[in-house]
Amino acid sequence: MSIAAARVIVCSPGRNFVTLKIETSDGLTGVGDATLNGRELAVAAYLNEHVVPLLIGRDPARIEDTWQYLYKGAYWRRGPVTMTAIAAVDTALWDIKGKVAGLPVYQLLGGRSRSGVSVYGHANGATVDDLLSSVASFVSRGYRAVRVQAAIPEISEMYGVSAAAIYEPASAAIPAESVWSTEHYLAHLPGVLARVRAEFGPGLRLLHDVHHRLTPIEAARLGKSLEPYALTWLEDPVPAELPDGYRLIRQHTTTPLAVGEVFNSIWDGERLIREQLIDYIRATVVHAGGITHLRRIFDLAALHHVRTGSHGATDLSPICMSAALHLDLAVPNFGLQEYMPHAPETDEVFPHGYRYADGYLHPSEEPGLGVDIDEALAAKYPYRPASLPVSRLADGTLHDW
Ligand code: GCO
Ligand code: MG
Repeated sequence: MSIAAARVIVCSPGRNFVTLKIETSDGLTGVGDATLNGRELAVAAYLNEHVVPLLIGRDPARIEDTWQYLYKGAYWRRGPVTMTAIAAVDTALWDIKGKVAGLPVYQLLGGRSRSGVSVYGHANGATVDDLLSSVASFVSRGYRAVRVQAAIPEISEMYGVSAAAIYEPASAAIPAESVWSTEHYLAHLPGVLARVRAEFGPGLRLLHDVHHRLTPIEAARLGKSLEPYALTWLEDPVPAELPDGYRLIRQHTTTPLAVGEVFNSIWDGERLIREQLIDYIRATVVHAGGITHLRRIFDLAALHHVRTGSHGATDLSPICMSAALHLDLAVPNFGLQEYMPHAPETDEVFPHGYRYADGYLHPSEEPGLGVDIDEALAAKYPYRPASLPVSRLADGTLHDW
């Protein structure tokens, strides 16, 4: 059996997605997510121009060799565009291998290590009372872990806070701009977490995403001030290019740290993991080289008491979510999976067999990943440019969004 064709499908059912579909000479197909939010066409071009021609005629069973061929063979290693393209090929080949074996992919990864994949949902609110109702609605639907994002009265646009049912930060073609204030954020947030913890008691796992906006010493202060509210994790307190920043945070607080949604290879998080500077690794299938490479990251993490906490925002397609769930079910050091349900149009374009029940996601039991793309329907939702926002300080200085 050989790879007979590979197609890159760009569509926008509710938001933009890039998908790779591989077909074999035996008529089997496999799908991989290749979506890089705000930079979609760069990955589509990388795949179309530089990867698809190399796939034709290859043996689809040789997943590891194909991964090495695309990684080492490009000479230019790593980077989000390259690694997202490799991830799409890798994911599609695992899907095909599962179909050939007649087994769901988690069985090929060693089988089930747990009965379901614990997920967290996103609660937010324009006021603390709204936030408490939002958390309550997740609890009533069975969630045992909830991310809490609060509006800050002095900040007009706040990351993670939106009245829309489905939060989508990538909206305008030219990035929207908002003004950020670390001072107001640090002053307001501990009181919010205090109210949420008081209302819901110690049993509910609470998380918060700083979205890369603090310096290490500011993050250390925040981590300390949140200790009484026992967060499961504080996410991306500081951009992670400099691991030493995390050492400084660690010296001051026992609040657990989660990092890595923008990582694209094991080398981005190697020191953070090896020196136990973080508690959860947030890398995910689509942006970190596919199932093959993410498994390698998770295995390294397992050696260093770091658990998994894969990114699962709406810009990761149901194909990525399906692949993530197979890996989550199998690895020994699974922690928590982010789950933001997609728009109904997205779910229609990507028919999938995973299901939510009582705080857990369960992957499909079908052979392969249990997900596909309806290409005819996808064609009805053409790509439209959409960028992530940017953030500035009051004096106009560009800040991390
Ligand atoms: C999260 C993330 C997202 C990102 C988005 C960028 O924790 O879910 O921070 O909200 O902002 O995925 O594309
Ligand atoms: Mg995040």
